[in-house]
Amino acid sequence: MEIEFNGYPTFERIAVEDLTQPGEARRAAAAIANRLGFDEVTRGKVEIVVTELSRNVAVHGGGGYVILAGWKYRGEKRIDVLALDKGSGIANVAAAMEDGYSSSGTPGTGLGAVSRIASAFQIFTQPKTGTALLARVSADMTTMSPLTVGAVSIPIAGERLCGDAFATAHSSTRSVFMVVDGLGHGPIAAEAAGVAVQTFEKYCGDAPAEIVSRLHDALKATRGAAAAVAEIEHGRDTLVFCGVGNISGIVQMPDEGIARSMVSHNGIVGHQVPRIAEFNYPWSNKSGLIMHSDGINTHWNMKSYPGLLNRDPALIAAVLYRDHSRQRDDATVLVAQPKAIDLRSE
Ligand SMILES: [Mn+2]
Repeated sequence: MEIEFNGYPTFERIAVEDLTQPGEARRAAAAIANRLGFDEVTRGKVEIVVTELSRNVAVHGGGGYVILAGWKYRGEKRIDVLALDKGSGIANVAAAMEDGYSSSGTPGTGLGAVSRIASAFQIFTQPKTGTALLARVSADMTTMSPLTVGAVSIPIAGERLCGDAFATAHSSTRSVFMVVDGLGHGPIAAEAAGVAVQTFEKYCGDAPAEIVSRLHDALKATRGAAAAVAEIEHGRDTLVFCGVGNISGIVQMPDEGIARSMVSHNGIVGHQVPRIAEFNYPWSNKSGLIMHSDGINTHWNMKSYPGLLNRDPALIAAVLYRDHSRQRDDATVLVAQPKAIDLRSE
């Protein structure tokens, strides 16, 4: 079976408290666009989107931050621009989308313009909780996989390297997901996570338990990690999960209150793994897969976010990160949903 590994996504988080910082966010976005090999026109689009969304965070959100996620899969490249604040929320989204509601005062910009430039544009806003915006800029519009996948993976404050990582792989028949959390944080944790991603790349065609056992072998020379692998066979009603250590895996149902936590065994991949076992969980094309490291607390409930499950997985990951990251650790959230079903029409 031909299975294709999904690159090494790049993440940047840029704090935006006032109007001096959108420039920094724009430069970071241009750097990611260059690294991905975007042409000049597409890079220009990314820069406009990032500038406008970070201004929006500063002016209307009362400060917050922008997360940039650069993805590469086969020929497809995309940058997800996520703007997050914990402000008072946008009371009238339709009015905010109208041209003229620009935070920069420059004609031709504003959220309306951003929505026209972006290949995907979504807002999730709640009074007093804040606003999360996603604008995706793609170099082309092909499909990345049979599932839509979004993620946020951000190091603890003060570290450049993230000790968490994730990877995905897809074939025509199956998708495989891994989240890994190298023990501790900083470069040594990042090294363990990096070895895990390389190992996943090599063995992602195998079953989850086999992948985890390969990880265990490969991570012996590292500090060790928590890791979990989930496998979805397209069109089948079972998800297979295998985890060791503190990675949360959840099957989320379209009913916001119903989420099923999957079982991981205790242990440290690379050092001490008493048991590697696969567990099967019911899966449907209306379910969502959420995996996260322990940099995200487990107290979240989709009931607090009516309508969020109908949004893009990148926006779901970003909102969980904004509201539930522990701050004292690297934090990673990976969300995958079947593409075929549009939950909005349910
Ligand atoms: Mn951790």
